[in-house]
Amino acid sequence: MSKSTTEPSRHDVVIIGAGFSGMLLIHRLRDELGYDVKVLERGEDVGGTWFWNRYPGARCDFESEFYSYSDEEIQQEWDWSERYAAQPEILDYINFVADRWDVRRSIEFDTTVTSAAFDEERDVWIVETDRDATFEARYLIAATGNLSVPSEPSFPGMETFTGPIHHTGRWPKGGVDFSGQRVAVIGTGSSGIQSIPLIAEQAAELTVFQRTATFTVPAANRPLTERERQVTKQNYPVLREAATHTRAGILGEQPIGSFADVDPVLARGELERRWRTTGLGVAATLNDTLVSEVANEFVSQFVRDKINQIVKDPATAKLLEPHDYPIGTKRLALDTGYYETFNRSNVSLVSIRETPIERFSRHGIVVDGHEHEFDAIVLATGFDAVTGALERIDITGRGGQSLTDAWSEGARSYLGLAVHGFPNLFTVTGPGSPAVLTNVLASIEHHVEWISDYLEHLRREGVSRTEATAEAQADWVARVAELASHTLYPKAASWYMGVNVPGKPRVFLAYLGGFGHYRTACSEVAASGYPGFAHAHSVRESAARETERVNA
Ligand code: N01
Repeated sequence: MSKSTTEPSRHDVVIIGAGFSGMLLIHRLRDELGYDVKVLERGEDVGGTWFWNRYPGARCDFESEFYSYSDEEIQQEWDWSERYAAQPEILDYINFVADRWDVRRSIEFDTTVTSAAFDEERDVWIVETDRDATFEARYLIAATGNLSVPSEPSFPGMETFTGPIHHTGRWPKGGVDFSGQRVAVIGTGSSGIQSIPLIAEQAAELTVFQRTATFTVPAANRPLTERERQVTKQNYPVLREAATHTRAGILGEQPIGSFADVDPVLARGELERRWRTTGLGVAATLNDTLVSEVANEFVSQFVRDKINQIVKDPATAKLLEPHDYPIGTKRLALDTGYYETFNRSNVSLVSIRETPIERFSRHGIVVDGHEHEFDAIVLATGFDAVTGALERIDITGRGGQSLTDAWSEGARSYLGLAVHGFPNLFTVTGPGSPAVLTNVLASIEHHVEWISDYLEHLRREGVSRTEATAEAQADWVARVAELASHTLYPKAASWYMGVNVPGKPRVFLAYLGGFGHYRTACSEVAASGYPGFAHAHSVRESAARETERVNA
């Protein structure tokens, strides 16, 4: 990182990232509250995760009518075509909102933030970028997203492969034509599961390399009718409000009871119904699926039975059966025809569980001494989730400490919103919040509202520096860990635990108390005058005030 030679551009707030969060922050802080904001965005346009994840089959897994802003004008105007919209439609929606809110004039595109340092004299963040441009602001808000930094394993010999290698999280803008090609997909999380059926339809041959078999349920995606859209539009405020009190920030199927209380025949019938109609509702059939091993095994076995009914080749079905983790403790995937794809004659499955990928060669991938030849390789290998984007920026807080050091044993945060030692820094949907377990749009709206209210409070009180206290942060971190310890989540080697990235500390990164309870906790902090935050005036401002006092 080289320091800019030009004068810094000064603002009230600098925001990193122009996805859903960054755009809403511009609208709220600039248009509604009058702050001077500047957004720095690595991409050439708005959209964040939906700008980069253009792989075939990419779509959201919460209903689009609610995976969207609650702005009344916008929600009345926009018509969603499907229950779960595909990436192009979501990006169209994002562009529609960007135009409506005229956000682009506050954004520097093609600008990667390389470092941010807190100046303790003046209580401002000094933000350096990969361009010859420095920015300064009292507040720095990370709207960097939880799944924005691709995790790209480095297999031996990768550079020798002569064909293209595409990561699902950095898909080429013009798309990729696999017609007539032999294609490999490595990874069977949500991105693999969404893209594999479509790549299989286009490619001459598709080979899927699977390390861990994943639980996935049918999305039951379908076009929305005009009548359905009208009913939602008429009831939007009530439905959105009701969703804020739920566990995941979205209205959905309710559990029918606990494993012990429900007749197994009834439970199986309900699972069947949900399998056909509700997508994620399958995992919510019993209310103890995520805390009781027997309840979990009951639901897990239901899905395994489905796999064996769908997949015709018994050996392939066996490989696709997930046995490595309890259902729901890794993100449950939603698919359209995933298991059915393995009945195609041009698709094969290679397990790399016992015999990992040895190396890439000029012409393909070598496993167990055997070379599989390909024209193109797709890495559906996931993300350095939750903390990855922030840890790639050289962030220096009070006393010169770096964020990477502060998080060397796992991300620590107060409420998922602020970090001790890093004054005037806020994280939208940060670690320790429930965001990754919720309809993230609901979480984003909540955080943007909470942060905006807090900035208004600080402005009214004339405070120039706020910092989460060590005690409040330690209590919150302990609460997040305690909640996780009562569940089955820690049993999975998931990105929720940071396990998917070599060397990343194993810490459960999300609050499991539910979105409704979390909102209450945040509201209580605001209503009680923000306990857990230490407020101060900058050294310079204090000196100026003292001079004023003496002169008076
Ligand atoms: O990533 P993942 P993703 N060698 O981490 C495998 C959201 N999302 O991009 O399980 C071989 O889930 C890895 O194997 P294993 C959603 O929240 C949402 O699919 O670690 N294999 C796994 O199979 C999701 O949870 C949608 O053993 C390697 C796969 O790659 C999150 O994004 C769509 C490997 C990675 O799966 C991440 O999903 C897409 C290696 N070295 C994503 N490294 C929606 O529907 C990794 N793998 C909205």
